[in-house]
Amino acid sequence: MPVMNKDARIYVAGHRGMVGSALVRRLEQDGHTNLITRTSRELDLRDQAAVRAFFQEERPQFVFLAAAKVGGILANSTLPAQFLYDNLMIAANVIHAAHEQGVTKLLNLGSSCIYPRLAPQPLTEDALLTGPLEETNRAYAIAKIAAIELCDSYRRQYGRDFVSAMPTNLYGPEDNFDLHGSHVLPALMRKMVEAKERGAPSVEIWGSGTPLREFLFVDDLADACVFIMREVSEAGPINVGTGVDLSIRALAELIAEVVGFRGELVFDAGKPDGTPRKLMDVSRLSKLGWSARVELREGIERTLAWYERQRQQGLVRS
Ligand code: GFB
Repeated sequence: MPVMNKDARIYVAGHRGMVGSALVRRLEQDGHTNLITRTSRELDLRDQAAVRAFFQEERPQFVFLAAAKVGGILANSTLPAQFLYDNLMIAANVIHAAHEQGVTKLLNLGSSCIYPRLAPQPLTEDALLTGPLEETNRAYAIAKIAAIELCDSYRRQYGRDFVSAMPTNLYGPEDNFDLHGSHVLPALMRKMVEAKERGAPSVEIWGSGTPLREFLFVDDLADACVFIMREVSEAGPINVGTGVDLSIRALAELIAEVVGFRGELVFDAGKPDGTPRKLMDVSRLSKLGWSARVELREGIERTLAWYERQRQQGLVRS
């Protein structure tokens, strides 16, 4: 297994995002001194020539591919071309450049939505490509499946040490709290904080409240990524999750409790539910020696504390 020394040149692609910033925090805590980052303005990862020139100049030894166009159910279903094109281009350019440049190891990040909509639960890694995908995020899922296939193909054809981690739904500091683009957890947190402040009697929850989702705190994901980078070298997706899920209604009730919102929860059946359930089978990674640590309530409390600080500093976009 290649050793990621403290002075190894490590490129974190997507370091401004929730996952990338958690990775940077984690790697800095571990004493890594040679982190390479670029904002999307400095380097457009959809531009093949720019990505190739960047890899030639910086010669990273380890790459965490956490850059992606991401969003919640609404953004995924209304912007499919962008989710497909951006994510295909980012993956193809970064993975190919990593190959050309002889990168020691690359970790590709995907998502649990790569699995078929009605795959048996909990989702095992071998459910990949066994059935039709969920409609609301098919474009994104196909880009993420292509990225896994790229990693596995470069492993098979060229012996590259490229691995793929598939996290469940994530949340935490640096999440997107914009209500049109965000995922459910930050959306409900924001709605409830604002409703409490205004003294509003209710908040609106999309869909029926019955879909089941699993939530992983982003610092746990960063920990898993570092573990996989150090310890795992295998083809195929590796699930990263908690192995525990809950309904959107139960999630809303828990957030309300943590926020201190006592109003009514109103469900809007006109909004999509998405996939009914996507609970990860995490036994592959737990057998390898990693499991999640942060409980959902604690993670929500830590996310709320971060969000409140952002609000106080006037950093929340409306
Ligand atoms: O988090 P979310 O947008 O993504 O929605 P998915 C999860 C569930 O929460 C859905 C419901 O059933 C939503 O209808 N929900 C309730 C809400 N209220 C809200 C709200 O105010 N905002 C949002 N966003 N949802 C995404 C995929 O699926 O998850 C991506 O589209 C990716 O591809 C990501 O995999 C992790 O879990 O449905």
